[in-house]
Amino acid sequence: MALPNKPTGELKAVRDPEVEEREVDILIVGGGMAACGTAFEVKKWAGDQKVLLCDKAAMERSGAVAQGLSAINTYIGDNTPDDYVRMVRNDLMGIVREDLIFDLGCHVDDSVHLFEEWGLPVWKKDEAGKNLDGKKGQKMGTLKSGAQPVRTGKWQIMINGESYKRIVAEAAKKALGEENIIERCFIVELLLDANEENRIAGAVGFSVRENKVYIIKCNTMMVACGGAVNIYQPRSVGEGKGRAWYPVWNAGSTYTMCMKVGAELSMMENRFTPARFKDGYGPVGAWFLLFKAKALNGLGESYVASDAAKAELERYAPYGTAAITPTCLRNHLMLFEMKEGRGPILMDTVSALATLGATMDKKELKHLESEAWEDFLDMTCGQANLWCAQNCEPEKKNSEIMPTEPYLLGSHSGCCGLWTSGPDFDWVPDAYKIKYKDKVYNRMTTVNGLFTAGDGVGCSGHKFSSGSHAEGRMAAKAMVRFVRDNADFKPTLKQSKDELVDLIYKPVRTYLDNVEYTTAEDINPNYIKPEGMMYRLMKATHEYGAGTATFYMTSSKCLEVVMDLLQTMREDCEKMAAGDLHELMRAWEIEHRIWTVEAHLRHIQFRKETRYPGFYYQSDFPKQDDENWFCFVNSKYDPNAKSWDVMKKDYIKIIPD
Ligand code: SFD
Ligand code: AMP
Repeated sequence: MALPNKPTGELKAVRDPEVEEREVDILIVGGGMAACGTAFEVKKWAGDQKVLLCDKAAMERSGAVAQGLSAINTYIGDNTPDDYVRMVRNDLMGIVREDLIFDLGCHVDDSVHLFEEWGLPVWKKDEAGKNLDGKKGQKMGTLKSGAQPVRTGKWQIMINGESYKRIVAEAAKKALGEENIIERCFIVELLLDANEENRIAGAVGFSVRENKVYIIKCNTMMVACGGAVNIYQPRSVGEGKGRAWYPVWNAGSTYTMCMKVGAELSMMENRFTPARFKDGYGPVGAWFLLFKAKALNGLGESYVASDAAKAELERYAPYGTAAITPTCLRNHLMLFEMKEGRGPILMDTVSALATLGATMDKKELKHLESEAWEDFLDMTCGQANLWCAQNCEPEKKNSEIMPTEPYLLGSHSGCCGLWTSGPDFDWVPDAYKIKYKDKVYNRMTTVNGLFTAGDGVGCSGHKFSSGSHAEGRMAAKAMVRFVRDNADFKPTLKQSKDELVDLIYKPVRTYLDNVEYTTAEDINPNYIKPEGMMYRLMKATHEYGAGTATFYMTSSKCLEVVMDLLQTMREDCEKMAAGDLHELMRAWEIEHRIWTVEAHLRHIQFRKETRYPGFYYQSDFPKQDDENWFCFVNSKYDPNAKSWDVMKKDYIKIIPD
């Protein structure tokens, strides 16, 4: 149930919070695209199974789609799922789970059709091939009835998506019922069953609006808390620090919470370092694909077509020489220019709009200009603000683009996440199926009863918003079946109620015990505040973990240094202090970030090659090494031994070239 917005100021934390205990069949953690997919689908199949969803924020504006989007980047339409697999495989340098991608490709369009049915305006082509947006587009009928979308690229379609998340959340809430939703509830840890090894049994979290701890037992669980943001020093500083491209409030909770109960991670070495409009983080896809803009170096040259660029790409064949250059290599070329002293890189908005406008009348031209603004107003309004602040009219002045700080995610152009089961089809290799009591459950992790979707599922990027929603729906069905097959399971927690409250409210008690020792509450020899810890983390990853400070380069020695620093940070987290509920959330977020980025760097350390040039580089292993490293890298944290194991896992090709 939604709680009203708080009055000004943060709510002080108290030593002894209220405790609410619940028991359900299905627990959904997160309220983003994937979780909304699960919430929408689950009720149809769940019968009298009890379902509960917890989101740390308010679902209408939570997660990556909070500000809206201006495109849906995965819509198969007239393409085939096989081709979709080929595109993702090429973009992610060959090593992907083709079963998961194919499966997603078969279902994603259904979610897009639902979005349109729920009121999302999708741009359409008219009979003459002209673009119609908003209400005009709706006159052409729906995608499901055969209307043609406005394709930017082969896979992407344009939408008027400022209210995209509201629309998707409304459908999820209606399907699930407000009484089965707790908003402003931050889940901190997952809980294993006391009687059965490797079996999920519940989760513990707290309200960020009331002094209350939630202890929730369940039979099965979806964890879809998005990717990890603010694990590296962002390029934006000072008052702009709150800006990032991906949602600042996703702190790696998915990866950390699942890994801490022993779920296997996969391809955590992969990251997404997106090229974005500098400082405002405006996405570039619509400019490259819809407006056909070119990127220029500081000399005004279209550097991607240069001989030097071609030679660079050939070093990474077959991906470098593919018809579509993979995202990391597009970055690599940009970085190459910058390092050779030919920066800055500019998006040539002026020529692009002039070319498109050449055959347009005045009214059409005005519309084109408003589309250019709307692309950002729909999803990254800070970029539009920046254009205003800098007197930038894109038809008159080009804008700088630049690779940002790294993000960890599994749904956009990256593929880190959890190792999950593929679907139970005969063409899916056994090594890709995860069974519990001899039955396969699609998108289940290696912890029995624990599922994930969207940014949580590793090895299968390019799902985007639509694919994340569809994947949440696919997992929902498997979860309902899991509960039905295991109806006699009685979740039993290892920890007592008091132990769990002690865990969650430890930072509050540390604060209350020590705050009076000094006059300035942020400076205290007995504790550290989450903000200080955030700066420590960012400095360490920035400088040693292939952040922007070193043009994304790391080395074996740097990795040793950063791992050592992370180890100390984890120890010091024991002394974290939180005086109010917002700070308590910050404390747990930073804990989640530290674990997640540690997993990332452990994987980089293990994979002795540079698989994704442009996303990161290893100076000791600067090349791709297909002979030794054309495989997945998985890792597993053992919650009993408190130790990590990192291993290779075979890649299996399913779809031919
Ligand atoms: O322009 C806890 N994305 C784009 N997708 C598209 O289809 N088209 C685009 O145009 C895309 N672009 C884009 C995109 C994202 C962003 C931020 C921008 C531009 C500026 C990507 C998609 O948005 C993304 O793939 C999906 O949203 C991923 O879905 P999911 O469900 O995996 O993550 P989420 O939606 O962020 O939701 C996370 C939820 O978890 C909650 N949460 N709840 C409880 N306890 C905790 N500990 C929690 N931690 C997090 C969050 O509140 C949220 O509800 S473009 O760049 O290409
Ligand atoms: P972005 O705005 O960068 O997030 O990209 C949106 C979509 O366009 C994603 O599907 C990208 O893979 C794709 N894309 C972006 N830039 C290019 C490009 N230069 N060439 C091909 N595809 C691109």
